[in-house]
Amino acid sequence: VRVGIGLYRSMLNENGFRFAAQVGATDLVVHLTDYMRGATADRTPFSRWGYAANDRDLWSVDDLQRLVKAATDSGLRIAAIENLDPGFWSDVLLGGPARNRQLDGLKRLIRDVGRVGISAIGYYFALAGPWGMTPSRGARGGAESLGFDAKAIPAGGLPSSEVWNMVVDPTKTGYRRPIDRDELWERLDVFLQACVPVAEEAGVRLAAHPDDPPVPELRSNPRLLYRPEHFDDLLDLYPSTANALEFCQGTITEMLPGVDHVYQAIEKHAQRGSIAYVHFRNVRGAVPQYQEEFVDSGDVDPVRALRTYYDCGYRGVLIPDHAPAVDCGAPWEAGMAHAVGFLRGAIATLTSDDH
Ligand SMILES: [Mn+2]
Repeated sequence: VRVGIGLYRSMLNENGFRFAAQVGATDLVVHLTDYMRGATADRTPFSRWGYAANDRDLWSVDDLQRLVKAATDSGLRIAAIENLDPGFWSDVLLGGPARNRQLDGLKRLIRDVGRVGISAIGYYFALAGPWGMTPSRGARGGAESLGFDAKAIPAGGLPSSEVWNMVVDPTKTGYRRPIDRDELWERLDVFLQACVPVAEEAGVRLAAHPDDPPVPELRSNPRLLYRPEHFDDLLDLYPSTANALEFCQGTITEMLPGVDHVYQAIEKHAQRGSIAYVHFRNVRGAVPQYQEEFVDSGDVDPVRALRTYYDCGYRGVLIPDHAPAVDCGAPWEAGMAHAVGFLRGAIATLTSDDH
């Protein structure tokens, strides 16, 4: 099992790589989407992000190659690209007129990602992406982390200008027509039927992130992956190693009260080989109300979870995903260093016999 770290676009530089290597991460999961591009200063976190890129501006093979080289020079491996820019596939999500052109673009991107040796693309098939969480000082010791309270989220639909909470067309006014869940499943099916065979050939796994927050509906639109069994529905749409999961243990914890479903899901998907990579984070509570916690502080026993991945044959990458911010000069870095250190220590005890 390898421990990696997720780096945002602004961190994809020598400083970011050095930080990752020094805390002991061997792998990177990179965000190439600039979520905050052009965002207004008064935006509240997770309510509205910035402007999406144009679908004719896909990440180029040269850019990808440069990134892989820079990471390799720092002794790191890029395990995955996380999230597609909403502008690249807005009409794939919406079933709009540019869908086929955008699918062709995604196929080209998948081939290029395979060509530079990156073996997974994490994606999140949703109209409203991550939305409705609020930062508060609810984690251990009063540390700031994201929380969710279904009662506290504002009502209202998804603005027609937005997809995945980023602006794709600023000229549009009003709200998107709500659709039913079957229609969204069909759109996911179109995406998978078009892209999984290409991914298979390119040696890239398409890794689906569950809906975070895992609720049946958000911003008046349905969501697809908000219960553990929905992973099976997704995998059944196109059985292939290239149709895989971005296994967000935190989101899975949030899906249902208790923790049994978390260990069960780890066991099932680790055995089945359907996990492309893991978001290993901890949470207190579940929908309708939860708070993200330090990796060693939430409802899930992290050592039992790690042992389950390991014993069930998972040998891929785990990243902390989010971590509470630690009050100090570098809150994000301290939170990540704590999570990576904890994971490496716990894994060392599991694997010391045979490694
Ligand atoms: Mn996640």
